Amino acid sequence: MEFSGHKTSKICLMFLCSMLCMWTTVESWSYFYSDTTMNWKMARDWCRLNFTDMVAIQNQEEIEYLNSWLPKKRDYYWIGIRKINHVWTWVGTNKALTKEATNWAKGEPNNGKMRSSLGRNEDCVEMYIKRNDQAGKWNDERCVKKKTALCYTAACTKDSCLNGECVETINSHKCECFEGFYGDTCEHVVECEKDQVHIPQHGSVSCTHKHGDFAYNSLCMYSCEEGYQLSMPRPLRCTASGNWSEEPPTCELAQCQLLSPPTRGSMKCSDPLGASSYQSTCVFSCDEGYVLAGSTSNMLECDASGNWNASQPSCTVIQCSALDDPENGAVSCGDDPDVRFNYGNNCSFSCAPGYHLVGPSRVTCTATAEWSEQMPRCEVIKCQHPEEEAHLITQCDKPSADLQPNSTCSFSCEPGFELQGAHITKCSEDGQWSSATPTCKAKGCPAPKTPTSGQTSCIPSVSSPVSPVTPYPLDMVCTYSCDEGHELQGALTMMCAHSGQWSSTPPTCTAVRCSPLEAPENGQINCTDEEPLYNSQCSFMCNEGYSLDGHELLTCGPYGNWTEGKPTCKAPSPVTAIASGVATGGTALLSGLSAAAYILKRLRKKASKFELNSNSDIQPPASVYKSSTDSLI
Ligand SMILES: *[C@@H]1O[C@H](CO)[C@@H](O)[C@H](O)[C@H]1NC(C)=O
Ligand SMILES: *[C@@H]1O[C@H](CO)[C@@H](O)[C@H](O)[C@H]1NC(C)=O
Ligand SMILES: *[C@@H]1O[C@H](CO)[C@@H](O)[C@H](O)[C@H]1NC(C)=O
Ligand SMILES: *[C@@H]1O[C@H](CO)[C@@H](O)[C@H](O)[C@H]1NC(C)=O
Ligand SMILES: *[C@@H]1O[C@H](CO)[C@@H](O)[C@H](O)[C@H]1NC(C)=O
Ligand SMILES: *[C@@H]1O[C@H](CO)[C@@H](O)[C@H](O)[C@H]1NC(C)=O
Ligand SMILES: CC(=O)N[C@H]1CO[C@H](CO)[C@@H](O)[C@@H]1O
Repeated sequence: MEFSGHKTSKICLMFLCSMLCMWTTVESWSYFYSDTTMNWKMARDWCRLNFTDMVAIQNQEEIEYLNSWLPKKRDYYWIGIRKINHVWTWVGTNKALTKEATNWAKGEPNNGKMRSSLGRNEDCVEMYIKRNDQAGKWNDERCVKKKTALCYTAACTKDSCLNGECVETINSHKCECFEGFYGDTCEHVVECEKDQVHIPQHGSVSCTHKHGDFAYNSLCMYSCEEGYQLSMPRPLRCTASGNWSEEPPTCELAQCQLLSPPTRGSMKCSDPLGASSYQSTCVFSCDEGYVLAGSTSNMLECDASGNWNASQPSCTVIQCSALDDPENGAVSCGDDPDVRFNYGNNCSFSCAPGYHLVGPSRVTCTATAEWSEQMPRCEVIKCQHPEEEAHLITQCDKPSADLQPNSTCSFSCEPGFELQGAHITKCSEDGQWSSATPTCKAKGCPAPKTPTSGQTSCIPSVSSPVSPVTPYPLDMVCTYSCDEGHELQGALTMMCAHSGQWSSTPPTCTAVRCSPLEAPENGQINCTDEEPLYNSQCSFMCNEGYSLDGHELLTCGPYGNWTEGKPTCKAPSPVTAIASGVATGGTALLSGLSAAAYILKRLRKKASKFELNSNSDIQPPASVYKSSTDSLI
């Protein structure tokens, strides 16, 4: 059985209401009241079981209607307002009564005039009907009191409105359409322009329809080909106003952030679709001495979502391995500690005093992260042992392997040699000797003077070999001899002594001297030289009337004697036999006799025209004399 709706069915309702006396209906909205009285709770249960609910709708129009239609009763009518937790509440809605909606009678609600502090629990509401005074007004009343139930039946059913809410009105009900719907029963749906849904270039659109093609709440989802992006991400929704929620989007080429070449490097990009866009690739490289850093690859690609597939690399400087000070030395790589071992930087080496660098004095960090040269070492400065020289004796204050600065070496020569150069040398701070190595020169004597009219003959000594430098070495003995007719004055031999001097001064050769001759009696003498020296000749002449006895010409021989005996001048007479006999007897004897006669004569008569040197008075003519005595014996 339905009470839904029509102004008819009085009979039918009469039959149904066993407990009620009256029903009324205004169009679809119907009111009922009970025959009997009951407490508020029972009244509500009765209303809800048999009708929709207890009357709770409040407006003046409704009140007027009820006051006119309902019979005047001794008991008043319960209505659907109750105090819950001290708040007056609409029972159907559980909403608190608003001040505007209240319709209390004068002085109400008074909770039974508040005779005790607890009151009388007047928690339910009754309505005065057909009273002279205060008709339609409310009064608070104890809920256990029995009064007539006042109910209503709603006109709205589940199907009253297709896409909306059914709202009860006094005489009717109406549909309040949901957004996007219209019509009496909200049977129509708002539609949007289908043509406004454009299919974008490089994209597609797909629509879903909840309430009909391109109608309210239809959604059109846009998508783009790979590498393209929607200009607007939201879908198009058909709104209640019949307009699409958005302008249709376009598909735009995915753009990646613009890249810039790294400092100390370069970048090369290729853009098949557009600058810095989907499928663009950029290759990075660094200048010499720099390497890429901060990225996993040197090639970046712009992906379909507009992101580079790796972060942009940077160029960092190449670093060589750190250098340590060499032993006994130091390395200096500049003042800035951050760039000490960087590409292009130079490190220089130095050594402690007494050490010198072996290897390069400077190295540079190259682009291959290696130092340009092998590391040097500091080695103790040493002097090489002085060179060996013939006849040179070198004596150093340290073994040759330990010759360091300030070491000294002294030099001397083997006997017979003399030093040409420094006697001592010192190792200097740079490992060089202060003086060059000297040489030893064989000692010797100057070439001996050859006397006039004489010869020298030198024989090398066995003990000292002949040096090519000096042809007159030590111990050389030179023997002198004189030419024929000369005699030696001084040492016959001399030797080259260690002092480099000859043992004596060279001798002289003096011509031999014959005995001075005098003119014979009655004759004259004529000599070639003033003095009777070797090869002097004297000729004799006799005065007139006298004849020469003997040789006319006498020559001073190599032995200091005249070639012949002195002639005499004699008066013309016969020749004496004795004199000629002697002359033939033997010249040697005669010579010896003449020498003796000479000596005797010398002793007897000192002063003479051809006086000899007083020192050599007795000395006979040297070699000549000697050899002559030998032959005499
Ligand atoms: C929605 O459509 C109405 C006409 O149907 C138009 O007057 C209004 O300007 C539109 N609103 C928007 C936001 O486009
Ligand atoms: C980025 O893309 C390039 C080009 O395809 C490729 O060579 C590179 O390895 C990629 N990098 C990463 C980190 O995937
Ligand atoms: C290192 O030495 C080279 C060659 O002399 C020079 O050109 C360069 O400037 C030096 N580097 C630095 C950092 O001084
Ligand atoms: C050598 O002697 C000088 C002066 O006496 C001194 O200053 C220097 O330190 C010495 N050098 C060495 C290596 O001993
Ligand atoms: C001595 O001899 C030379 C040459 O034989 C002659 O010229 C000279 O006149 C001579 N003198 C005398 C005093 O006879
Ligand atoms: C001169 O003296 C030498 C040696 O004493 C003798 O051999 C020679 O015969 C002498 N000559 C003459 C001419 O007397
Ligand atoms: C007409 C009708 O439905 N009457 C019912 C109203 O509610 C009571 C219970 O409170 C029932 O017993 C009636 O049959």
